[in-house]
Amino acid sequence: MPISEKSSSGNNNNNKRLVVKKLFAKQQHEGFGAVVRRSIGRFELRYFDPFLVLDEFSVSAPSGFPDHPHRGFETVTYMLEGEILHEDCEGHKGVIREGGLQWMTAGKGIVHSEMPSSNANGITHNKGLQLWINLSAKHKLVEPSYQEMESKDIAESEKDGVRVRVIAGEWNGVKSSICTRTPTMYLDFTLSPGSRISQPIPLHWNAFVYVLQGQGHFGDAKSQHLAATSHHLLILGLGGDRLEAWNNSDSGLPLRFILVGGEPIGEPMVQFGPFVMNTQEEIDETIDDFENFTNGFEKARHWKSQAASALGLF
Ligand code: FJE
Ligand code: FE
Repeated sequence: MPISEKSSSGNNNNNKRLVVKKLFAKQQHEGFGAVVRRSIGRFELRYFDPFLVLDEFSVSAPSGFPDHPHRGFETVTYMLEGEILHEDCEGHKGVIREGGLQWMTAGKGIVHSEMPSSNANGITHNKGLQLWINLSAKHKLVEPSYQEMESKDIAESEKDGVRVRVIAGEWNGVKSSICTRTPTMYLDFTLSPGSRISQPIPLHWNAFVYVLQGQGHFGDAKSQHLAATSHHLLILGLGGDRLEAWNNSDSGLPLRFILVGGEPIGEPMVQFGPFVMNTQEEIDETIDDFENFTNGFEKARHWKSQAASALGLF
């Protein structure tokens, strides 16, 4: 990485976000035989307000994420390849297909199962990204809800060798229809060789890049930039209102990455696995509610997913 010049750091007219941390997401086991590359949410990076977890997952039947609860945040599942079947204790059920999205607000409580779908056209590795976004105290106990979009409904735009899928927020006048309780932007970029972006990010938002494919450079083209390849998370520093990124690799391959930003909530956060609240007391109440099927977990009492039943789990 070139050393930054004095003139380009500090509080002058340098308005570019620089990479302040680069982290390689190695594989770990989660759920039932599933493999995830966790970047946000692991020990070294427990919370990047408002983001709790970023997992790049890969599941092959019969592995997956059978019946488990959530409370106090949102999960955003974006499929890259294959399919995931989801079922919850309220009777909501469906398949997230390649390129499709599920934005789930767990709110006061949900128990669900997320498993590879059995008819994914012969694709055995079902891959995607799951992002956990925290909710502020005033939204933690809202009624659970879903926003779902098939691949064809996700706004897409292309300009000067840059293709963007707008998961949340806006790009070049193209807006996503997803409504975010915690203000969030989520863009999926593909840059053809030689192309570049200069993408606005709200000044005080926390933001990161996660590279999916190819090689790119991120930061300030003139002074301080960083090369990164797939499975790398790049934390962007504050003090700028845009990200510069370009595909200048010699490989001739496209560069694909997501850029995600969110307004920090700025509240205390206490996490116990799939429960995320503001205080330990609220976590204790949540465990009570889950064990006693109260305050949002009522329907979980007599529920078991079809996927778990078929596998003879629980
Ligand atoms: C969870 C362990 C888990 N990443 N990516 C503990 F694995 C999970 C969980 C997931 C998950 C599910 C999908 Cl579809 C994709 C994931 C973790 O379900 F919720 C807890 N508590
Ligand atoms: Fe889940």
